[in-house]
Amino acid sequence: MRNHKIAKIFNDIARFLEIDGVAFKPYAYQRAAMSLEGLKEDVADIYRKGGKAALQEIPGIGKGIAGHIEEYLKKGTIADLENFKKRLPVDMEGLLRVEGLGPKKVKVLYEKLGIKNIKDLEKAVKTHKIAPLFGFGEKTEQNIVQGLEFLKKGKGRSFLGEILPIARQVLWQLEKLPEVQKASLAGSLRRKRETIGDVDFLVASKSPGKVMDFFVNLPGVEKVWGKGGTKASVHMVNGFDMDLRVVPEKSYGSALQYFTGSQDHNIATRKIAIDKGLKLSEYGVFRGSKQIAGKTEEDVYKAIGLRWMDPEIRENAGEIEASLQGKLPTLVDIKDIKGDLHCHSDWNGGKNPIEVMAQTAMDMGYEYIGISDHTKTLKIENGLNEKQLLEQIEYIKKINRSFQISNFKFQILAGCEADILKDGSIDIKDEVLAQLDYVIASVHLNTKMEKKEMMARIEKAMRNPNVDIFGHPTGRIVNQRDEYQIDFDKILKIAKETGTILEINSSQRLDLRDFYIRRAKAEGVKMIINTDSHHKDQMNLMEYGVSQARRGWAEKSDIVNTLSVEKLLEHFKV
Ligand code: DGT
Ligand code: CA
Ligand code: CA
Ligand code: ZN
Repeated sequence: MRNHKIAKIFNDIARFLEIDGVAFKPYAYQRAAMSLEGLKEDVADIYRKGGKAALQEIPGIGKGIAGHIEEYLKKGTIADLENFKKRLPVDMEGLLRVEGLGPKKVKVLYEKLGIKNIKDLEKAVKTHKIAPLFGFGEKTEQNIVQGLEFLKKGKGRSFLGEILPIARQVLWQLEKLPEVQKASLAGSLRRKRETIGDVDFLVASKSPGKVMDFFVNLPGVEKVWGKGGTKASVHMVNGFDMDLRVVPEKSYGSALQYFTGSQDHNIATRKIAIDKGLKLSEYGVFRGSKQIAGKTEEDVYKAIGLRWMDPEIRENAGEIEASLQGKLPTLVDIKDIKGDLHCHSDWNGGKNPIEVMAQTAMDMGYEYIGISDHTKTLKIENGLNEKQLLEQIEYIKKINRSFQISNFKFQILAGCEADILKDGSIDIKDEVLAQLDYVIASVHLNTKMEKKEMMARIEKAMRNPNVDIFGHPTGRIVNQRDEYQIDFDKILKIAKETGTILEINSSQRLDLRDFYIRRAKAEGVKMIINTDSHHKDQMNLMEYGVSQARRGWAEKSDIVNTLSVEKLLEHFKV
């Protein structure tokens, strides 16, 4: 599968174009990369069958980019990228992992200090060479120092959202092999942990050798760590490892149970088996030497007296007890979601008009969408002021009327993502907030306050009767940023008292974290799963918010955007 290799090249080209200050073009490459990553078919096959014209049928791929794909398939390289790389021979991807560094800054660092990689960067911050550079300063240097620390802490664990699309493509490829009877993701990826150490695949096959050969020869493979009769491990160009296990069909269920983990869950399930005089292993459930289960996961759990449970909750955090007592939660499902209330339009820093965002929501089968543009304090996002918000309300009303006329059952809600100022007041006048269908309030600036001050700020905002949803409540970003100094118990208490809904943000923030979701559920605090989309394509990030909610044991009734629009509106304060 060449798709993710080419996608990576396009992302690189986009960064170089961004450095050169080319308008719009970087985005076209990013979009093409995203489209390739989500594609089921290998572009090489598409090209073989239909040539350049067929490539142009792929969403997001125009003539120019199709030409680049052709060039890559023929020559194995793209000249544009090679030229860029000559001008700037740095480990761009590695350096960009450091929060606070963008492509333009990387260029300056190379030109002024010869920094090519993370090691060079670490040396430069130690000797304080960065702050004096034009356009950098003490604050940027501090951010880089913190970004580097964060990278070390994360130690090679990758964000779920970067890994899952690539792993799914590999899975589809495996499933297509005639030798493969069954195939699944396993490990932390199947459990949808927010970061992934390595990717695990499990396959049932009668000819493991062929599957192994195919796996270690996948186009994205950079290095083969090991390859045996039924096990292989590889390193990908994208910077992570993948493991494959091949088992006979009669052990597929027990192997899936074992390799899905978590390790703690496995230890606990094994113990339950032992207490029943059984033995549970990756090969099956055994009484003495007789295999009594193993073909399916359901059978395996049943054989040891448990009900099958969703992979997201297999962390030995109460799921086994719940299974024994028949009290497993029915987790919220992506199909339960009826709308997305954190969507930015091109009225502020988003990329698409309100109509296009709404159309995307309809195509996804939603019943409503909420437009929640940034407000005036966020200048970099072109936040809206009171007058513009009032205009937007009227504009949305007009579109909704046209839906009604054509008897269309879809509604756009007029909201905003207002800024919580340092003192906890909202940057938009209350009389305007009151005219919106709903208000999300979020902290974006001055995030490094002491806990007491930060909590006073958050409390004041949550007590505002016009604030319905507290957006990305803890401020953390996976692999990039820690949460603000907060007291989550207090946030729950205020949420309960005021009826403020807590957001589960599906972007790389994945904020709330899973354990916070579980506590919110226990307190009966309602949550909403939103994508925070700045482009229509980001609306399909919903699945990550949903998996996060599932890891937090959330059920449909805990999540307000599983409700019809009428019922949803009842959950807002005024
Ligand atoms: P990761 O890769 O760090 O994100 O986390 P996992 O959970 O994918 O862990 P990994 O890849 O080391 O192993 C995959 C699964 O295999 C793991 O979830 C449970 C099972 N497993 C691996 N090693 C052990 C072990 O030593 N004991 C037990 N009981 N299970 C293990
Ligand atoms: Ca793993
Ligand atoms: Ca592994
Ligand atoms: Zn925000």
